[in-house]
Amino acid sequence: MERTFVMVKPDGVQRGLVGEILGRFERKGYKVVALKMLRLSRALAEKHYGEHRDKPFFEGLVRFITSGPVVAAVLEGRDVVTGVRQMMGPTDPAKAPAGTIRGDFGIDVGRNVIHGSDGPDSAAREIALFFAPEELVGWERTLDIWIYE
Ligand code: D4T
Repeated sequence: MERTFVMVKPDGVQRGLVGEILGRFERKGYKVVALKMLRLSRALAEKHYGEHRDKPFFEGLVRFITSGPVVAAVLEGRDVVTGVRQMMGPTDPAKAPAGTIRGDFGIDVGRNVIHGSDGPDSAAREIALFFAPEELVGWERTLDIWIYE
């Protein structure tokens, strides 16, 4: 089983989309193994978006992501990294098909509602950045026999 990191961004929280978004992942069959609300410090935001440090949108991105609370979660499931990216849709909501989270709830690339790790390595890095080991809860889900053959 694989794990990934997702974060409902400040726009998603402000717009009351937390339940809708987490609900989609739950209904898909992914298991929540960590969950919290927090407001990112500038230091954490700069670390999280370190790869974009030299991009023109970096400053605006950091200001936006620190502007209000976010909801961070770790999801577990088979091929969950790719599956979550597919459910999110492309970075730019204008290019995101209907039925994806960004396609259904976003318009502007700077307000794209959700973040999800783009690969297993970034998932491991981001999970460690946002959660202490003891905040990750491994649990048995009896429903799994109805989700996995
Ligand atoms: P995140 O990291 O937020 O899940 O988005 P993606 O993984 O889908 O996309 P990304 O890393 O390329 O972009 C990070 C973040 O920057 C915002 N952004 C991006 C922006 O404000 N303007 C832009 O031109 C781009 C490319 C949106 C997501």
